[in-house]
Amino acid sequence: MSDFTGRTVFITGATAGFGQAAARRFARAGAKLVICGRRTDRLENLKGQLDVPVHALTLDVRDREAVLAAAASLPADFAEIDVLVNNAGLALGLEPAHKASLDDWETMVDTNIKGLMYCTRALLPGMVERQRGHVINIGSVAGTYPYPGGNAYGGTKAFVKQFSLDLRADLSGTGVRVTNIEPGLCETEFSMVRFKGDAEKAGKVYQDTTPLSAEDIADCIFWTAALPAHMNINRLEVMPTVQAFSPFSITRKTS
Ligand code: NDP
Ligand code: 8X3
Repeated sequence: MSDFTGRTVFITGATAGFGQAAARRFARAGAKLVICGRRTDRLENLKGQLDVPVHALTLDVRDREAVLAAAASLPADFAEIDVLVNNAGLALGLEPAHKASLDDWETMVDTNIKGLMYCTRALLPGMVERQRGHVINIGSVAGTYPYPGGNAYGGTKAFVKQFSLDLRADLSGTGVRVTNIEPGLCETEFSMVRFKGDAEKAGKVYQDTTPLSAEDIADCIFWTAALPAHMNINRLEVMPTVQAFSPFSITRKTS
């Protein structure tokens, strides 16, 4: 099913990275789009570039009342959401847990966990009523594999993984699909955000590698959505070929 004409896709975090690339990918397939983010200028700019009906929604997913109100007052043409891409999210900092900022931890929890819950809870009833729909969450390899400095970010993505599986359990028999896409290293604005605008630190993350691109992940998102309605991809873990696993760290008496 690669023609999305007449179907509506709601994408959070569409002002950059995966969300923006996903908006372009679904637009190429003819979908109507609801694009969300905090940066209105970017939303309007993207809307101007897309050749499909677009509802641009300035929205901070951390604002529970705003999310619920926005979902309840979508223009009639955009009110029946077929696909929700819960993509808005961020990592902040790479400090070890005993030095990390509690404010950063709270921002990640509020965005990656609570924001994703608000959007899901706001749009699910319509999907269940229509007996069709697809919630596509953007998790991370960080939700499965720990790494130094991943701490709260990894915790938020582990929540997304388990929440996705539990949604599957609740939605059994409704026709509504749930997928967790779990990307590894991918060059977007992610590291600029994580390192709070330090371009040198952000650049080093991708230096001398071939990371995934936002378009690679947009293709994964689109692929899971375009599969026939009887197929549900539960989890899709994707790394660039240059990324793999390290051995366990062992502290030795001599070190
Ligand atoms: P980007 O920083 O490029 O994009 C993040 C998007 O999230 C932006 O559109 C931003 O919009 C939006 N966003 C952030 N906070 C909020 C908020 N409070 N309300 C609404 N929108 C918000 O990063 P990516 O595209 O890489 O990240 C997208 C998702 O993918 C995130 O959940 C991230 O954790 C995950 N991920 C990223 C990986 C990577 O290596 N890049 C790997 C694995 C997962 P705005 O600032 O305008 O609000
Ligand atoms: C982003 C991937 O490995 O930088 O979710 O945490 S990683």
